[in-house]
Amino acid sequence: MTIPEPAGPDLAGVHAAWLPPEAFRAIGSRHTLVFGEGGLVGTVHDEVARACARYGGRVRRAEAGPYDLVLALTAGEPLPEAAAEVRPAEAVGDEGYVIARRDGVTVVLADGPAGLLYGLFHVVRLGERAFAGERRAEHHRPATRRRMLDHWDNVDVHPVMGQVERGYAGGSIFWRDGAPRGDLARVRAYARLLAACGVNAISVNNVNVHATEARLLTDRLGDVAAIADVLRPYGIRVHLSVSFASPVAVGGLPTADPLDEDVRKWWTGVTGRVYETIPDFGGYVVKADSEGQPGPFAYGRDHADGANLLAEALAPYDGVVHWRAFVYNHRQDWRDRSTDRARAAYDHFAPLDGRFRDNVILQVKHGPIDFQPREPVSPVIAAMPATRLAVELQVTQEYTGQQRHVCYLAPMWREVLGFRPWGPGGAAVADVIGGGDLVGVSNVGDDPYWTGHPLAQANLYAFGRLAWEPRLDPAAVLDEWIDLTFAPVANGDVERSRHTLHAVMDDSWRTYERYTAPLGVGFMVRPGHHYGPDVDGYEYTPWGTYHFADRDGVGVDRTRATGTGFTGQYPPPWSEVYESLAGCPDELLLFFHHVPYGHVLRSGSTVIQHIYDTHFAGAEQVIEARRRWEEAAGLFDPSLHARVKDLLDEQVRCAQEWRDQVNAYFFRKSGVPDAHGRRIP
Ligand code: GCV
Repeated sequence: MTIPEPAGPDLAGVHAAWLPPEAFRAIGSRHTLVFGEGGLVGTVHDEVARACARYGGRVRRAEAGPYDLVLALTAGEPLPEAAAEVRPAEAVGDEGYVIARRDGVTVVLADGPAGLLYGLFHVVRLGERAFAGERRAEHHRPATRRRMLDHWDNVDVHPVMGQVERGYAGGSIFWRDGAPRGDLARVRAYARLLAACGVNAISVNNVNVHATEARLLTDRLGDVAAIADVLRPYGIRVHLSVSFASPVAVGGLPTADPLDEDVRKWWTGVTGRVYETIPDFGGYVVKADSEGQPGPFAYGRDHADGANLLAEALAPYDGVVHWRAFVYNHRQDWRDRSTDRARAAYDHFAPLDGRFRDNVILQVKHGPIDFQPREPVSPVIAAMPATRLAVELQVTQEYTGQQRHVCYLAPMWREVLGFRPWGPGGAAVADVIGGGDLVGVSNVGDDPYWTGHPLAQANLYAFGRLAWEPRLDPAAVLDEWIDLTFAPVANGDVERSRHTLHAVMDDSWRTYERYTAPLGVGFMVRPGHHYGPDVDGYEYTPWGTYHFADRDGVGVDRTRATGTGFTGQYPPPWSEVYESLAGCPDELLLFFHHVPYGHVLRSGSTVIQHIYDTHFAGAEQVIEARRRWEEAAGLFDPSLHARVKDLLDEQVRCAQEWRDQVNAYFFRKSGVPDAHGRRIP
C-alpha cells in the first residue's frame, strides 16, 4: 500500500495547529476497518493509514477482523457486523454520523462520505477516550448546512489593503503578487484543519473585487479550479466573490443592468462555464452598492433584482448566491443627525422580504454596524422570515486586537447565536439560521502559526465547531482545541498548560471590551487601519460611526422617542427594552442612548466611573494574563511561547494606551475626577 504524501502536519516550518501527528496516536496504534466507497472515504482511509504508519496500527478496506475501530458507510453491503449492530433507525444525513462503542469495538457509521470524515475527526478529538469502556450510540448532525469561511484575499497586492484585506497573518495562502501560489500543500493542510472542525465551504477572494480578481470568473477560472481540486478531498466547496459589474468589467457589455436580457444571458453563459470547469462549485458572494462596490442601484434596480439575476444563473446547478446586507451610506455628512448607519441594512432589505429566489442567501453581519467588540444583534435577523439568511462573523480580528491581542471570540459568538430576537421563549439566532449558513471572515495567512497570534488559532477552530453546534460551551470548545493542539506535545504537564490557557483566554474578549470603547458605543479606533485608540478618530468623518461625546454626556440616541428610531426595528420585547433607559442592558447603553456622565447604570456605577473602572481593570487584566503566560515558560514549545510573550508585551502597551487615552479624554470632557483618585494623565 502506498501512503500518500502528508497533508499538513509535516509541512516544513508550519505549525500543525490542532492536528499534530500525535493527535492521531490513539487511532494509529489500533486496527481499523474503513468500509465504503467514494472520494472522501479514500481521505478517511489515507488519514488512518498515515497514523498507522507512524504508530504501528493497521487499516483495511474489507472485513478481516478483529478491529478496534470500524468506520463504515451505512450503504455498504453487507455491513460489517459491529457496524450493523449500531445501525441507526433514521438517516443521519449527508454530513451526520453515529458513534458508538460495544464489545470493545468503536464504530462510526455515516450515510455519506462527508459524515464519515467528520466521524473520524470526532474520534481524533476523543483520542484514547474513544477506545475506553462502552459508548451508547450518539447521533451527530451539523446544525447548519453551510459552514463557510470568506477570505478577503486579493490576488494582486492592493496598494492600501495589501495581499489580504484586514489580514493579520501575513500573505494569502492562495495568492501572491497577482498570481496563484504555485505550491498548494499549504492549502491542502488548511483544508484538513477545516474539515477537522467542520467547515465545508470557502470563498477564495475578497468581497471587494478589484480588476484582477474579477477575472477569476473568466480567463483566470483555472486558478480557482486548482484550489477546488485540493479542497475537494476534505469535503470543502469553493465559492467566488464576484463583482456585480462583471458583465462590463470582464464581459465587454455596455451595462450590468440586472433586467437587461444580454446581461442575463452573460451571467447564464459564464456560470455554465464555471460549472463545466468546477462541477461542485458552491456559488457567488456579492458585496453590492457597498463602500464603493458596484450594484443594482446604478440602474435604478433594487437588491432583489440584483441577487435574483445571479441566483437564476446558479439555480440549474444548485449553486447559491451569498448576497451581503452590508449596505449603507459611507459618504454621510457627520452633521446630519438623522442618518443612522445602524438602520441601513434593515431599511434596505426588510422591505424586500419574500422577493428573493430560494437560492439567494442574504448574508447579514451579526451586528448592525461592523464587527465591533460589542453590538446588539442585527434586527435584520428577525425581519426576514421569507428569506434565507446567513449570519456573518469576523474571525479575523479587525476590531478585536488584530491578532496582536489575545481575544477569544467564541463567548461573543455564543451570545450572538443564543440571542432570542423575539424574547425569552422565542427562537434563537441559531434556530433562525438552523439548516442554513454561518459565515466567518477567515483569519489565516501564510504565517508559520497560520493566524499571526498562535492563540488566535482557537478562534478559527471555535468558528467551525460553533457553526456545527451553536450551543457548545466556549470553554469546552477551548478544551477541545487545547487537547488537540497542546496536550500531545505539552512538556509533561497538560493540566498546567490547560490552566494557563484558560486563564489567559477565557475572559479575553470581555477584557478587550473593558479597555476599548465603552458601553457598546463602538469604534474610537485609528481610522484606516483600525488598530489602537483614537477617540475622535471617526467623529467628523463620513463613515457614520460617532459617539457624540460632549462636556455633558456621551452615546447615540437611537430611540423612537427622541433619536433615530432604530429601536423600532426590533420586535418586542427588545424594541421596548432597548428604548427604555432603565431597561437597556448596561453593555449596550451607549449604542442606544445618549446619557449624562452621571447617569447611574444598572450596575449601580455612574457612566463616567464605569469608564474609569473598566479601563483600569482591563489594562490590569492584560498584565495579569502576561504574568500567567510568563509563569508557564517551559510548558510550551519555546518559539511559540516567545511569540505569544512578545505579543502580550504589545497587548499590555496597547491596552495601557487605550486606558490612558479613553480616561483622559472623558476626564477632560466631563471634568469629573476618578472616585478612587487614580492617576489619569
Ligand atoms: C472587505 C469593513 C472593513 C472592510 C471590509 C468591509 C466589508 O468596512 O473595514 O475592510 O471590506 O467591512 O465587510 O465589506
